[in-house]
Amino acid sequence: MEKELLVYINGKYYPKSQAKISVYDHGLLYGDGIFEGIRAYNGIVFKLKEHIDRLYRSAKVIMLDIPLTKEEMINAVLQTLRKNNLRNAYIRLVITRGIGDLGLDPRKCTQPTIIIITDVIKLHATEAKEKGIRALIVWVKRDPVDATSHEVKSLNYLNSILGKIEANIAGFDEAICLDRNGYVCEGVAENIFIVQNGTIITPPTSTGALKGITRDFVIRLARGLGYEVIEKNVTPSDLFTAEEVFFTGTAAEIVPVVEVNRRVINDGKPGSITRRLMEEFVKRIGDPKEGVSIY
Ligand code: PXG
Repeated sequence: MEKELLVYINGKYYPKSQAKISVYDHGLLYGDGIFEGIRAYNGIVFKLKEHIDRLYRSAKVIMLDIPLTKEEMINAVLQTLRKNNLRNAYIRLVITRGIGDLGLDPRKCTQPTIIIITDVIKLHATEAKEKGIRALIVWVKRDPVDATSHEVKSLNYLNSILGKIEANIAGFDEAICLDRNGYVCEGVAENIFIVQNGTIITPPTSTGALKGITRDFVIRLARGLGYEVIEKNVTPSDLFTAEEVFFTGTAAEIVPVVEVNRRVINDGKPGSITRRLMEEFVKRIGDPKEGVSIY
């Protein structure tokens, strides 16, 4: 039998089929917890420190004390990858409030549950990258920043799931979510960018969008290539009439969007700036400077 991947739970390693947590864990009962999705390329964990920083920021906002230092957490991630002999991987780091009782009071949870799953990545469809995808602006609004917004990468993803369901049933590849004011916010697990008059624009995080690590990286990449990049509110009309539209995210990397609510973007093909950024992105992700080495 093929050797099972090992999963880290609270400092111990369990084969995937035995990696289980309590039904009293508040991560399950209330979605009370946080996570990060991270990738390793060719032995380098891309932006690991940035992901760990965001994890600890999310923890601070929800008042969850992680019993490991950032350095210990980084080592636990690297150790899990090494145990599984992985060089190219998808890493899911989950921290829940821990085991409590049937009441949402977090004070009943005395020890957070720390889970590190490392697995082989299913590559995003190359066809989506080459031809671009069709997206639908959905009815479900992003929560504002004074609610459970995606500013905190929490285990509450029902908002995104509802968006995804709407896109699925309408036969579109992905969903685009608006904020309460009707401005474009982000995808369900991706940030969004448009190109307007040659300028690259992305919605500010005040719309409730996650401060994506890929988003930050792409902003720097684009500026390095001489493009102007600004954070500014984007309306649905801006989207429909943009020269280019693309998504960014850990899973998506950079994916061109060629149609929004059946409005064809420009000539319906991935734009030249998007393709340039995709090329540079691929060149940079395995660079040891952009991450932390596993071995
Ligand atoms: N917005 C939201 C709401 C997200 O959940 C992004 C933007 C992009 O952020 P990063 O930091 O990845 O560039 C995300 C990311 C998954 C998965 O398995 C989800 C994310 C990341 C990785 C995997 O669904 N969300």
